[in-house]
Amino acid sequence: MMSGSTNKKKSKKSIDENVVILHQMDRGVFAPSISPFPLKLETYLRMAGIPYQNDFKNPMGPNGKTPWMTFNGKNYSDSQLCLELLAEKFQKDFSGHLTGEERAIARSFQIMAEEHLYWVLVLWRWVYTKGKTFRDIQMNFPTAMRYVMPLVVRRIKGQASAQGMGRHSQNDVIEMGLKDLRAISDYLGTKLYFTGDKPIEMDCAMFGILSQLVWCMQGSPYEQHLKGEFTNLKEFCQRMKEKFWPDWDQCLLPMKPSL
Ligand SMILES: N[C@@H](CCC(=O)N[C@@H](CS)C(=O)NCC(=O)O)C(=O)O
Repeated sequence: MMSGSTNKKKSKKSIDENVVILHQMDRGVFAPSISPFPLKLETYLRMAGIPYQNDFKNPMGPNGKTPWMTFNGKNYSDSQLCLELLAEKFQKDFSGHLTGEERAIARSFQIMAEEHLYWVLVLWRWVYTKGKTFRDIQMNFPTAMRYVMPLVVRRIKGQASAQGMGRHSQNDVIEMGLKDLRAISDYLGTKLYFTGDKPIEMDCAMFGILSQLVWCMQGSPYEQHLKGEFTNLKEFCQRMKEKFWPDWDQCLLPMKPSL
């Protein structure tokens, strides 16, 4: 099991035992998170019925990423490691009915979405559109951010280059994203969830990524595809939203009047 670091200062003082503090960025305007990984973990907490509280003030965890969680006085990073720790602690297993082969395929698709397709989305949001769409989807955009935006863009460009995806031409990257989405759409097919009639852990991860495309990337090269070829992916997101986020609208930040 993953070991956590002892929490020195960041968690709230009077939190009950076995209640997760989910640290993440502020809500978005069109989705509860503009980042796939916090949305994945929060959806999982809801699916598993694990009690949690959000903390939007300290979004970046000990490893410099969001989300992270504090649980029984210890800090843990990485949405997947958090999910697995909680699954063990609360004895939740939504995939137990699957064969080894089905679990292997589900894991492969999740990794493709989170480690490959994710970078296509990152490049589109931060590099190709230079972070301009960020203002529309996250209205609590600090004014100071306007000044540091070029630095943020440069840093993310560096990350995408280190990962490798950022070294390809924009056309090639968009094409790679299209191929990922086609594979994901074919895998989902006419099923309700990715492995059948019941949502499992990986559906939370797929929802985290795909919801960015559906709700937080207006004007992306994939917008038309989601209305046509990939309509099943949009419907999947809608299904997950209805099942686990009945309070979706109440979670959203109000839109700011245009300046
Ligand atoms: N594998 C991590 C990925 C988390 C991640 O990459 N979060 C991004 C936001 S989507 C982040 O914090 N980026 C900030 C940075 O890298 O500086 C997880 O599942 O939690």
